[in-house]
Amino acid sequence: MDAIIMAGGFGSRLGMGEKPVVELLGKPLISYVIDALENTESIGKIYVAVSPATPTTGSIVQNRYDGRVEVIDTMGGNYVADMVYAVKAAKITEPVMILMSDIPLLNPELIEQIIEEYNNCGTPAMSVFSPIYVCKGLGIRPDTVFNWKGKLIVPAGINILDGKDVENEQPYVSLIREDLELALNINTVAELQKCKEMLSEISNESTAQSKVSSD
Ligand SMILES: Nc1nc2c(ncn2[C@@H]2O[C@H](COP(=O)(O)OP(=O)(O)OP(=O)(O)O)[C@@H](O)[C@H]2O)c(=O)[nH]1
Ligand SMILES: [Mg+2]
Repeated sequence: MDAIIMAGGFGSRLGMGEKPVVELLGKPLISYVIDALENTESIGKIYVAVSPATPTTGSIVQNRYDGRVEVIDTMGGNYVADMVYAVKAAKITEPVMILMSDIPLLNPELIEQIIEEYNNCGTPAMSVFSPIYVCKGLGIRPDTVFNWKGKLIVPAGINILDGKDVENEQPYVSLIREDLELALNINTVAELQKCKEMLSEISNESTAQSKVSSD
């Protein structure tokens, strides 16, 4: 399955310039998503949809991934129109994963599990959500919330849809996942800070573990 990362927004809530290339522990945000996708067996080609609002994102991705990731120039200003344009420009006529650039804790295991859920769902499209209590547990107050069968859920920024029918609204299923990694979208400075803390904790834990195993 190919993947398209949407990366042409204004980043206005974060207010640090082009959000996809804002650095998190020395690495651009979008690189966390690209690296996770590159390490996922079931993912084929990776595309990044930039816009006139994100020129640096395009050049950084091109330099860093040396032709392995294709940059698509969209018009900007309309997320859905840009997504349709990108799927067509990439000539994808099969199911395609559309992701946000701001989910840095995403990892290959989660991506594989999401693809497996899609393959078993029997519906053309699937959207991934986090229950609101997972976001609240992280101290995040999401500004987009849906009501699903009486539960409040928040879009995780990962969708799969059928590329050959991208211009039409497709029936979709909601995949609700409790993983913290999917609940942490970076929209604000507070979320960026929270993510820094979580990544530092993970790296401290693994340092402690390797110390224990070498002792
Ligand atoms: N190509 C393209 N990408 C978009 C567009 N709008 C948002 N995106 C990307 O989609 C992802 C999720 O969007 P948001 O989290 O709202 O990011 P944003 O629009 O840059 O930030 P805000 O201005 O704070 O809403 C980000 O990776 C954006 O770069 C668009 O109109 N065109
Ligand atoms: Mg936006």
